[in-house]
Amino acid sequence: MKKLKGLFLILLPLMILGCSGPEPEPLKLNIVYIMTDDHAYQAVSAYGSQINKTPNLDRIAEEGIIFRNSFVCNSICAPSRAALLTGKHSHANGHRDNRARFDSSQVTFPKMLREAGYQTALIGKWHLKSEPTGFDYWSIVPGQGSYYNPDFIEMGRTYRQTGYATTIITDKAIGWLEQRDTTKPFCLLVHHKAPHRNWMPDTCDLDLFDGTEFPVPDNFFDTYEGRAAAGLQEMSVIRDMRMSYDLKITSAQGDSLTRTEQDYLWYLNRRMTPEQREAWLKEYDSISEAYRTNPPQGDELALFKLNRYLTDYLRTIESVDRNTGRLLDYLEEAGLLENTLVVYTSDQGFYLGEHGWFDKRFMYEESFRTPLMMRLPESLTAHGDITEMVQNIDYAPTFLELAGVKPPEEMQGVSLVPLLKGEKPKKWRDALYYHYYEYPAEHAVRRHYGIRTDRYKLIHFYNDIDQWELYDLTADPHEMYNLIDDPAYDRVEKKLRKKLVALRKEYNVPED
Ligand code: SGN
Ligand code: CA
Repeated sequence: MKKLKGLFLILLPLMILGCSGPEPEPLKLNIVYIMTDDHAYQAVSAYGSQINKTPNLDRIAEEGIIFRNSFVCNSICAPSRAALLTGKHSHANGHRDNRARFDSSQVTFPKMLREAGYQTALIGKWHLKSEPTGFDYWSIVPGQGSYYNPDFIEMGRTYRQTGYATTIITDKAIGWLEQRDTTKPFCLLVHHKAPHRNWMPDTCDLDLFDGTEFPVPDNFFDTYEGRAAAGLQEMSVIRDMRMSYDLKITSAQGDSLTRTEQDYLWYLNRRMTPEQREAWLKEYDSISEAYRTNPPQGDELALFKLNRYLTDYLRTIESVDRNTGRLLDYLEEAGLLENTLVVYTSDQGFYLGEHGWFDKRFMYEESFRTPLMMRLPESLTAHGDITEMVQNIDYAPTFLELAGVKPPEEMQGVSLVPLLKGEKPKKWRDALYYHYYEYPAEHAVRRHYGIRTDRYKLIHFYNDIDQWELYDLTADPHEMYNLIDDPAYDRVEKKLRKKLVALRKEYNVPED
């Protein structure tokens, strides 16, 4: 009798629920996060690119959402990755510059997802020095990685794989998806090397943009009046690009080789297969020869360098676009799209000749911004443009909330889930905090921190200089006029300074 009573108690909840049985648990959403290295929004057609077409990346935006105001907290690779993982600003996660070693004992979203039953994987660039933690599977390229025949460290084992980095990373991502445990939700991070310097395209993209003359940004010949730190940088297309390594122009055979030329040729000879090298030299030998026959001078040389740079940069993006298309097709064919969030972003923005520059680091718009597009699972209904200001510290709390995990208090980012649901939150952040620390270092960009609202930006360059800059982004979207000494903007400046102090307090930024 006792036994029967026990059985009755067990069955009672089922009987109450009726014949249909208990409601099945809603399926947990999968996450595919694709991040490139240095992909400027100016080179994504969904963002209005004037210089290339990215139909596969655009597909993500067309079928989902595109963030029109997406920013990073520190425009440089490793700190950006640490912010992604921890949901915290650089001072709070300890990863202020590329030289740091990531403290992998920290709380990160992949660790928390894994604890919540997700299968987690990381493929591609990592750059955080310590070994990845929180992943069931990881296969990373050491340091910056190599475009051709890259080395991988796969769960501690190092080997070299023949082929082109963007394609191999995509193959590995698809390969991992195919063998995963289909009973569990998953989170896959696909971190491309491209389009990082020195912009080496795949052999199949070497004909692309042949003979194209790209439009030149209006401020390519910027003279940096009123902007001391901008004048001190070493990331000028005209002055700091290397003819061989960056622009693939080499001296005539028999000429004495420069040091960088020797390194560049050594890479071609040591790393590439004979077939890859042949295809490469077929393209770049003729460009070098044309250059030597009629070497441009002065402004013409500057414009030649810009055009050469953009040609190769965009060729590497062609491969990213094509391979992202392959990954989307795979997800579609595998029936995964309905239940998967697909994110496309970059670790930060980049200069494509604006202010005369390549590289990133500055809090000016081109590098402070980063592309961010998402294809949403069926349960999230937002569509089209999202105009709220978002930042890369927001990704971790977003992914956690989507997985039904409460983001820890210590995360400083804000979950984007309300925006993904198509809601228009009344109270959204009205200001962003930014802080760049890597100086002294390559490219000589001075340390600075600042605040950006929807209309204004206040920056303080410090350390070996002490310069404040103020921009009215509506009147001056390209940040050419520093208004810090303009009395007409005194009130604006005062308000921004106050807000900046408050933001630094909110984020617990230590006084440097
Ligand atoms: C390399 C590049 C730099 C670049 C840094 C950081 N120089 O050092 O131009 O700014 O990486 O890039 S190179 O001569 O080695 O190509 S980051 O994406 O890792 O932050
Ligand atoms: Ca980068």
